[in-house]
Amino acid sequence: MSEVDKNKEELAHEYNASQIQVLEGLEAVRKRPGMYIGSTSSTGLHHLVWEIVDNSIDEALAGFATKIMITINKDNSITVLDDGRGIPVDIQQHTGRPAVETVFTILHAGGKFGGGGYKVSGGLHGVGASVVNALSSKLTVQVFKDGIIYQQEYERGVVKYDLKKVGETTEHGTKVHFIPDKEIFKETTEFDYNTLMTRVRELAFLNKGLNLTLTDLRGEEPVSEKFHYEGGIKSYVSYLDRNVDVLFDEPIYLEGEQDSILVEVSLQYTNTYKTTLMSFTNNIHTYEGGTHEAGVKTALTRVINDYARKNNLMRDNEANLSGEDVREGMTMVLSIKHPDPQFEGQTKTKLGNSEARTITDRLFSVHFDRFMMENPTIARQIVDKGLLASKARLAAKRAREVTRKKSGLEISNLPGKLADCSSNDPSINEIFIVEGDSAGGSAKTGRSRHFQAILPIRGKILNVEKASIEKILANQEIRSLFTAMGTGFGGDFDVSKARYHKVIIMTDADVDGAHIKTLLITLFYRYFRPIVEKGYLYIAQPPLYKVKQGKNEEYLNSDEELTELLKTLPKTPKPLINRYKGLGEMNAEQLWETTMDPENRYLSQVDIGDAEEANQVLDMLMGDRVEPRREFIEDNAVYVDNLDI
Ligand code: TSJ
Repeated sequence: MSEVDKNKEELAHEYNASQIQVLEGLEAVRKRPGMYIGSTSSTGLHHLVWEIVDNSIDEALAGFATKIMITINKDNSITVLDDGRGIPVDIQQHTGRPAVETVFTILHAGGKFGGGGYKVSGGLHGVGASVVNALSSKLTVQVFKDGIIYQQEYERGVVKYDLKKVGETTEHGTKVHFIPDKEIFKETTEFDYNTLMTRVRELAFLNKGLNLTLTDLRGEEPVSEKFHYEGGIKSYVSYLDRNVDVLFDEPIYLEGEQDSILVEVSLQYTNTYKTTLMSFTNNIHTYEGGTHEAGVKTALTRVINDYARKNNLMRDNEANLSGEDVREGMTMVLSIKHPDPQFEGQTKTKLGNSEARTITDRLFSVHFDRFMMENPTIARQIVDKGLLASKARLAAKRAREVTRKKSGLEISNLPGKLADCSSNDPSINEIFIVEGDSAGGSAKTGRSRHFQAILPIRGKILNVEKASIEKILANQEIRSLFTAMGTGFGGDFDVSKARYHKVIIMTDADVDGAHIKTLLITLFYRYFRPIVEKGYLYIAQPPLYKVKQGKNEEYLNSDEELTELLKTLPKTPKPLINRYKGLGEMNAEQLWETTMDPENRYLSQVDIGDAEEANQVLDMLMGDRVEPRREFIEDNAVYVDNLDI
C-alpha cells in the first residue's frame, strides 16, 4: 500500500470513528429527548422552532441578517429562512467535514465558530440545531453563499448525503426545513399558531428593526403576519399598555453600553395599580429577575425619592417611598444583551452577573434623573402616585395588624363549600374550581371522592370590571380557594404545602365563564405564581357538542369528531345536535365521563405565557376602554344555541 493510500485509510478510519461518536451523541438525544428540550409534549415541540430561530437571531444580532421568515407548512413541518451570511460550508480541519454538517450532527456544536457577540442560541435551553436534527424525521439545510446553493439532508440525525451544490443564487442566507419526528412527539406534532405568534412578536419587540414574518399554510387561505418594531421595547411598553390610560405620550426609552453589555430600558406609568416589569437577557425572559432588574429597581426608587425630597414633595419626617410604592402603576421592559450571562434560580431565569447590577443602575439613574428634571409635571405625577401607594400600603398594614389573629386563611378553616377529597397525597389530589352551584352539585356527585375535591364558585364575583384586585381578594369564594390550597399567602406563601398538584378550572363556554377563567388564572399568576410555574394549573375542556338520536346521546370535543360521528349515524330519527352551553346541562355521570375522568378527559395546562396573557386580558376588562371589552364579550358569547341539521 502506498503512503498516500495508507493516509487515506487512516483518515477514513478516523472519520468512521468520529461518525460513530456523532451517532452515539444524537442517539442519546433520541433516547432522552426530555433532557434536551424539557419535554416531548407540545411545549417541547415548539421548542424545536426556537432552537432553530435563535440561530438566525444571533446572525441578526451580529449585524448580518435583517429578515427572518418562519413558515408552518401544510404538513406541520417548519421552514426557517434568514438573509444572513449563511452557515459556513468550508471543511473544518479537526473533523474533515463541512462546518454546516458539524452544526447539525455534533451535540453542542452550535456557536463554536464565529466567537464573540451576544448568543441567544446556547442560552437558556440552547441545545443547538443538532438536537432538532436528532428529533426530526427529516431535516434539510440550504446555505446560500458566494453565488452557490449548498444542500444537505438528514433523517433522524443521520446524514443522507454529503453537502452538495444544488444551484446558483444571488441571495445569501440559511434555510432550514424540518419535520418533527412522530416517534418522539407522540402526544402531538401540531404547531399552535398563537404560541408561535406570541413569541415571534416578542422577539420583534426585543430586537428593534428586525423583520420577522410568520406564515401559516395549513388553512385554506395562507395566513401571514409581519412583525417589525422600529421602537423595539418602547413599542413593547406601548403594546402592554394598549388598553389602559397612560401618564405621558411616549414611554421613556434609553439605551446604553458598557463593557460590551448593552442595556435598554423603557417605562411608562398607567392610571392603574398594576405593576408590570418584564426583564430579558439575550432575549430570554428572566422571570425570576436578577441583578439587571435589581439595578434598575434600586435606581428608580432612589431617583424618585431624591426628587421628592429636593422639591419638598415629602415632609422631612416622612419615610422614603418603598420600591413597591414607586412601581405601582408602572409598566417597564428591561432588556440587556450580555456576552456571558449566568443564569441561576429554580427555573434558570434569574440573572446572576453582578456587573449587570451596577451598569443598569448607573445608566438608568442618569437618564431617568434627567427625565424628571426636564418634565416637572410628569415628575410630580409620578411622585404623587408613589405617595398615594405608600398611604394605601400603610393603611392596609394597619388593617392587617388588627385582623392578624384571624386571617381566615389557615387550613383549619377549610371552607364549608369545599367538598374535599379523602386522600392526603397532594401529588394525586385534584381540586376542581367549578362555576355555578348547580354544576358544582353535579361535580360533587360525579367526582371520584378519593382524589378529587370540588369548590363551587358563584358567577357573582365575575363582575370584575372596575373592581380592584384587592376587592376581589376580599371576596369570600376566592378566599375559600386560597384557604383550600393550603399554601398560605404573600410572604408566607409556600408552594410545597400545596394540597393539590392539579388545580382545574371548570367553567361554562360563555362570557361569564371566560371572565372567571381570566380572573382565576390572573390571581394565580399574580399571587401564586409558583403554582403556575410548577404546571399545577389546568383548564378543564368540557365537550363542544351533544348529539342526540332517539335515546342515544354522545358528547363531542371537536368539529372533526362531530363530522366523523354524523357520517356513521343512521338517517332517522334525525340526529339533534346541540352546541354545549353550560356545565349545568350535564348530569353528574355525564360530567364525570366527559370532563372529569382522567381516562377520558382532556385538560389543558396553563403555562406562564398563558397566565401573562390572562393578566393582560383582565387589565383590559378592568380598564376604561369600552371597545376592547365589547370585543371580549362578543368573542365569548355563545351565538348558536341549537344547530338543527
Ligand atoms: F443552526 C441552524 F443550523 F439551525 C441555523 C443556523 C438555522 C438557521 C435558520 C439559520 C442559521 C444561521 C447561521 N443563520 N446564519 C448563520 N450564520 C452562521 O452560522 C455564521 C456565518 C458566518 C460566520 C463567519 O464567521 O463568517 C459565522 C457564523 C456563525
